[in-house]
Amino acid sequence: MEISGKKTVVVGLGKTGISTAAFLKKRGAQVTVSDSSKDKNLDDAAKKLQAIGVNVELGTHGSLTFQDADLIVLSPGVPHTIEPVTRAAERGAIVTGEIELASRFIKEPIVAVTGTNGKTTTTTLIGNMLEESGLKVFVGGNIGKPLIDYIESGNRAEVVVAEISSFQLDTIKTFRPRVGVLLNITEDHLDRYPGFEAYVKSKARIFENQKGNDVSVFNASDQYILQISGNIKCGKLPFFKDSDSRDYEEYAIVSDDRIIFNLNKTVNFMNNAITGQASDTGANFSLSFSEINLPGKHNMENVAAATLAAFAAGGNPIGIRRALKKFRGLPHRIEHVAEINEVKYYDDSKATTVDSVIKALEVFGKPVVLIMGGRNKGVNFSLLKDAVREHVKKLILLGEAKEEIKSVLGDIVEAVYAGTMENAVGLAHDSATAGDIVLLSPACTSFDMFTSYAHRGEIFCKAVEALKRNR
Ligand code: UMA
Repeated sequence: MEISGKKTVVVGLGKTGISTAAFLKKRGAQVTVSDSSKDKNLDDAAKKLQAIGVNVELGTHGSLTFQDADLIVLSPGVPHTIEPVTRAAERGAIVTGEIELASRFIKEPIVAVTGTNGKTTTTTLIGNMLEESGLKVFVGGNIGKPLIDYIESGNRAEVVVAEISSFQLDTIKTFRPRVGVLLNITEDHLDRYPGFEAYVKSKARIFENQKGNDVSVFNASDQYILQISGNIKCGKLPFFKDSDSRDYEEYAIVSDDRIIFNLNKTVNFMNNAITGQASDTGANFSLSFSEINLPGKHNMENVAAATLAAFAAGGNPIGIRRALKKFRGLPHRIEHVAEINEVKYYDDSKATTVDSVIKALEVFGKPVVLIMGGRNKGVNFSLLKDAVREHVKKLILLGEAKEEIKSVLGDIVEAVYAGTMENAVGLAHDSATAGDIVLLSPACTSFDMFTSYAHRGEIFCKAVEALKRNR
């Protein structure tokens, strides 16, 4: 892609926009960053970019800015359907995203991970497994580090592992991961897509440009993924539940107490393709759940996917096992925070979808006082009815969606409102008795009350710790 001398507009001044603007400027483009917000928090980044000769427009996407742009690079949070962008595209401007742009400059093989839930855990695990197998790895993407940072980092990796969101897939064209991973598809981001079908199509794009000896790792027990898997044009490495055994040559089965891998052809099929060297095939490899320090069957699926992808990218059984032994999970994902009066408190602030809340509830065979709510991103709370009936003792509701959640679930279980997270934790404490679980698993985004899910989780943890100190 020719960049030097091109008139470029980067839309959005978040992490992606900052890195992309600097990248384009360094390659000799004329760069303007346009952000519809005027938030004071953008001022520092704006000043830094202006200092290197980037124009910055805040508070609007002015039509003049886009008028004669050759190349427009969208941040993931910016829908590709906004008016100045569609108008520029009609006029012939190239509209792309940072993942597509970065991938044009990355020579190393990319392992790309998408799915509604479990992306960050799986991406992190793959990175760790490859590192423990002796490979040099860069881990980035939706995980919080723009992929384009890799190009500028100066550190050459042997494998690039990228978490990729559906928003990022929406702007790809040639992006071709050597290993593509699709974990699961459940309702999410329906405030951004016209419907669930459009969201499924977006996720399926992870495999769109794969061919030949590229590898697709996918969940063949997921009905939506199974439907699209027929269109995959490269090698298939599915994982599935025991009961769903299907006719694949190589696969992983997630049974009731272990993950069994059948990878007889791996050495020819994949390792040579990625690293140029044969490694142990892992043909008879299996992992007992007791070796995996993560809660819930959903995490066993994440481990199955990560292991398949790691084998495909040149990992070996010793490295894979070593990484699993060390991995204790990521913050804000069913994370144990404290025990107070025999009640265990868990932070699952990352759970912004209905499906992830169901998965969290299934982990505990005990009554749960569930703290939920925030900003609804288009999810259907009625999908929680069965799980709430089965596992939840009381609902403590927070944020913009609290009335909506109460109207859907309030008939099943007692539901009360809390004004703040501290208030929610106090109410949960008053409702829980010895042996119960208090779980923050919101099924909503945090942006109505917090800056991020991590911020929400931290405030929850602080409130729990304060409670513990004061008892
Ligand atoms: N903006 C506009 N015009 C618009 C909409 C937004 O100018 O029409 C501006 C906002 O005012 C804001 C900027 O765009 O200043 C933010 O852009 P962004 O939301 O793309 O934020 P980044 O900081 O670049 O973060 C993005 C991803 N964010 C989203 O997808 C929403 C980060 O994923 C990712 O880590 C980062 O790029 C690096 O790749 C976060 C996320 O929530 C963690 N992802 C979603 C998820 O995981 O569910 C998809």
